[in-house]
Amino acid sequence: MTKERVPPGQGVTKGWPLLHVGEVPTTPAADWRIRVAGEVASSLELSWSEFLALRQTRLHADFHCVTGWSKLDNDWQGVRLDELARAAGVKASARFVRFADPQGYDTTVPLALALDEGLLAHRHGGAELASEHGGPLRAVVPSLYAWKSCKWVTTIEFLAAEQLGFWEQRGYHNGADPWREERLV
Ligand SMILES: Nc1nc2c(c(=O)[nH]1)N[C@H]1C(S)=C(S)[C@@H](COP(=O)(O)O)O[C@H]1N2
Ligand SMILES: [Mo]
Repeated sequence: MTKERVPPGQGVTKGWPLLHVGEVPTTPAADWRIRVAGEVASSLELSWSEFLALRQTRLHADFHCVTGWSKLDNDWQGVRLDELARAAGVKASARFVRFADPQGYDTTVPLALALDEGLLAHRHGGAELASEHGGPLRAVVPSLYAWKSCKWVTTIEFLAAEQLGFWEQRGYHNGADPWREERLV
């Protein structure tokens, strides 16, 4: 049997709803800093131009919010997490990666999955990613519910042990697999 296109309990949206806690940051991209830390040989602090100099790729993927909407066929552009992991020299001890914004929102993702598909995206649909959708830079982990796709990423931390993020501490299921409806615990 072929897999359905849309996970159970989800409905397709034509627009792009906004969902976040906190304020949309006003920091211009040119002043954005990306810190890569934790279980790495050498921590990095990248300026925006250093980040843009890394290899850029595209990711075509659907996006599923746990509140019930799915936005299909997103065309993201940015830097793969595995590129940053290589640049920082991720250690064998790393098992998870934590993405955080400057306001205290964070979420963790199993490292193998994040290395396989995770993107730090700064473009969507051929245009600069709008600040309300996470611009200048957001994580995208399309096979998990969208709360795992942290907007306004400034910190990428490789972890040996799992940590619960903002929503996971408030009852969301840490697995976040939309095909298994891992919504709440
Ligand atoms: N920094 C940050 N990232 C976040 C959130 C947030 O509150 N803060 N909300 C998450 C949730 S619950 C969803 S559904 C998606 C929504 O992304 P969108 O607003 O671009 O649709 O962002 C995720 N990333
Ligand atoms: Mo969400």
